[in-house]
Amino acid sequence: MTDAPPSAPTPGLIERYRDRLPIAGDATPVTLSEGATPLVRLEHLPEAIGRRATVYAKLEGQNPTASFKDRGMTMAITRAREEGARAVICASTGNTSASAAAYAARAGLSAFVLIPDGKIAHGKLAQAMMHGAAVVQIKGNFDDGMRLVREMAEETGAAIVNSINPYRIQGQKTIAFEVLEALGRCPDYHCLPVGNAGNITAHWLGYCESAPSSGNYLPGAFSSRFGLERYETRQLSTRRPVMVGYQASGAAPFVSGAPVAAPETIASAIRIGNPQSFDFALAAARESGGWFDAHSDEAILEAQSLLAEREGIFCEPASAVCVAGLMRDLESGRIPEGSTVVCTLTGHGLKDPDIAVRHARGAVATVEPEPAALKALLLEHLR
Ligand code: AN7
Repeated sequence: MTDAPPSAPTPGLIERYRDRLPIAGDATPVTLSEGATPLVRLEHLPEAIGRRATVYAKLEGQNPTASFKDRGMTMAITRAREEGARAVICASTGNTSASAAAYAARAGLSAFVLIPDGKIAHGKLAQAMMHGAAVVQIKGNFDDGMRLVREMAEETGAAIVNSINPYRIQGQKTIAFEVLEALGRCPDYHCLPVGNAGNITAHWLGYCESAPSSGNYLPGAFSSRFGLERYETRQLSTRRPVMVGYQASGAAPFVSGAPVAAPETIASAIRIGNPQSFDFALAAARESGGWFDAHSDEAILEAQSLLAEREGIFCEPASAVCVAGLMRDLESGRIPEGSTVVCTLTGHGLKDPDIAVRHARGAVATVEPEPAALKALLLEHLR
């Protein structure tokens, strides 16, 4: 036995996929046992619109800080510590800051997080504060924060842990491996929300690496841009899914084809107008035969409620946009009946309790502490 600190009893991503990640053989992962999230079959939603399809939700809200960001953060923080960084920095609509703060705390690093003034969900703010990050509100939006991060990283020597850090994308690609392992086959469609576009890039990278014989663009382009090794070693599939990215109507640069100067949506996680991984995400959609589409805040909230009420799954508004999208595209036939579809539900609903309490259809009643009044009220709610 060596003197190395013991690994987590439940292995994290790095340990499970070390052979497919750019990580030194002797590097000790900074991990909270992220990944290995549930893939749950949706039993009611396709039928609710009269369509037959096999739809699964990948519950990324069940990661340690309750969003998919932990997949990338275990890699980015492990790498930052290996490189001797004392601090990490990110701009964030909330989830990246929560994850960076938690993993930095575990690694003994300082975390600097820049958030848009008053525009992040309370659960995420609570996380960043609890984990001891330096939390700074910028009088501007995410895109303003992103600009400042690049400058401040240079000034302070802090490592950037936004998804322009290629190790973030590398960690996040493991979601594709897990989907292929769990299904034992490749889904026909993979639907997900798109904001800064790191995650769709990561999904596609993971799928391409798992079907290495098909002349893929992204692994080569990615590895040459960042000087990283190419990992097309495991033939988990002979096919790749069609990638479909959904945005909020008020923050939909992939639909308009150009940056949005003043993005606005109730789904604060994806209130992003100038995505950093624009080219890679376009390539993912084009190469897979996929598309981008946008949905209104009303449709997003409706999908969030439907999932919660009919499936028992509570995701945050940004995540729900892909279910709104899936439902419309199934209904129109753009996603054909009989398809197998995976939706990535990127973050947990508890991240944003204010939205939930404000928009949930169920109201909270108040009664006198007497059985008669209470009974009448309860019986009204029998399904
Ligand atoms: C729940 O935390 O950008 O397209 O700074 O939190 O990879 O950006 C969050 C993004 C989807 C979009 N769903 O993913 C941040 C941040 C949730 C998110 C996205 C985010 P990308």
